[in-house]
Amino acid sequence: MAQFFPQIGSVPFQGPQSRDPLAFKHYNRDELVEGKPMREHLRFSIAYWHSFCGGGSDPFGVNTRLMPWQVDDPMQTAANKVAACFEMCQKLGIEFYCFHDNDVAPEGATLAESFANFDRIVPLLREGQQKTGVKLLWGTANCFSNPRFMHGAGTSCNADAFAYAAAKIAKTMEVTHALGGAGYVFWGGREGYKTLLNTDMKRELDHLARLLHMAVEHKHKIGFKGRFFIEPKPKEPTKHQYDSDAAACLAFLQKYDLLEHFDLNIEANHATLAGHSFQHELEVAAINDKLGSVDANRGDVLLGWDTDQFPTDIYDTTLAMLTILKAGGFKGGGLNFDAKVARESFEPIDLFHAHIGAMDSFARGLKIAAAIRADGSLDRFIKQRYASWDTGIGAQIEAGQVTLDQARRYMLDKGEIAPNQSGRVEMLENLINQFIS
Ligand code: XLS
Ligand code: CA
Ligand code: CA
Repeated sequence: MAQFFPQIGSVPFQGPQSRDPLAFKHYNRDELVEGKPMREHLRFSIAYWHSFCGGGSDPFGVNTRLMPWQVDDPMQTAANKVAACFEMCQKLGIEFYCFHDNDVAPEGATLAESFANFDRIVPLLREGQQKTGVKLLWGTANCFSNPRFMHGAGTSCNADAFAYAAAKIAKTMEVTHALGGAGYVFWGGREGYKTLLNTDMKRELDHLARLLHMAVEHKHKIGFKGRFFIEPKPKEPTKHQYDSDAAACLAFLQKYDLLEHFDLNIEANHATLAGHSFQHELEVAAINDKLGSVDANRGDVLLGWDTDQFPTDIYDTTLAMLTILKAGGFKGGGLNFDAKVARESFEPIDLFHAHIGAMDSFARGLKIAAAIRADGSLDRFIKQRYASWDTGIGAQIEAGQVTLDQARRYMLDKGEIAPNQSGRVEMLENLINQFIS
């Protein structure tokens, strides 16, 4: 098999003292944390589109990346990308990958040709999985890049665009099933609007729900047992996207009687675009028992768009892992590096530096979060903060035994509330920093 990263061997774990840029300092795959190997906690995944497809172009310039798998013949390129993906997964010790249909095989002149291209590459993916043990975390259909989806897919004003998207979703779900994928993602790339002047919002949302119901029916029909994940994002490419954040997705799913069929795929950069922290979105998913999977990346505080940078912020990964550990892990998903190397990091080796740093950042976050949990003071503080709910009027209100009238009588008798206690924000921030250092 052709080697696309010949100068790079298997990336070893060397520990925090190592100065080798091509070694892990913290990710030690079999090391037990809370009784479970790191690799099982973290379930790292490579994103096919950023690692093997995107060439580094931006609105001001063309591609910069050297991608030795790219040749003149698009089908040969597609085959090369398969080899590059499994080579990279193996060398990094990454056990999962994710793709859109169009990442894997080029679109043909017709839908039938596109499907035929896809079908020619799927056996190569299966072979790669069998040889390496790498598994498919999730698949998804790209229903946003082609101009036919300019008005959206499930929410398009054009019923044919809806039908085209439905066809792509059916096919990609079948391929995901055939490859043993753990999940299937729905990201509503253009499911939103540019202006309400031309938009029937209610009709669009009804159509989106219909598409998801059709997907659920198809899932049962083909016997796909993986999880369905909805990925929230508030904007970009459209000005407003319906799946704007975790809470909006959950409300939508509930309204349209879809809740039981879907979990959430939380992306860090989408959380910040929505004006939330990464941990906030994880927490909303977790408390609703919907923490399906994570797209691990980061935005840039100085930029207002989806920069999809590799995660390097230990504070962020620590807080994220606190919520993920509390939730008991992912519901079928993992940590997918939906992240791209900087435009100026154009050499193949940069993909390794990027993934090593990201994996180490999450491994550190995992270890720090586990240490914070083992210490227990944070949990004890929160429990104690709500102690007034454990007895007396608090316990009675929680049990639904108090009317507004009874609360009025209670407070009139008492006169004033019990003294408040400090929230100790800075003390708790100091506590987290103590574990990070
Ligand atoms: C784009 C999204 C996309 C989804 C999969 O912003 O992150 O890559 O993860 O379609
Ligand atoms: Ca994503
Ligand atoms: Ca993104």
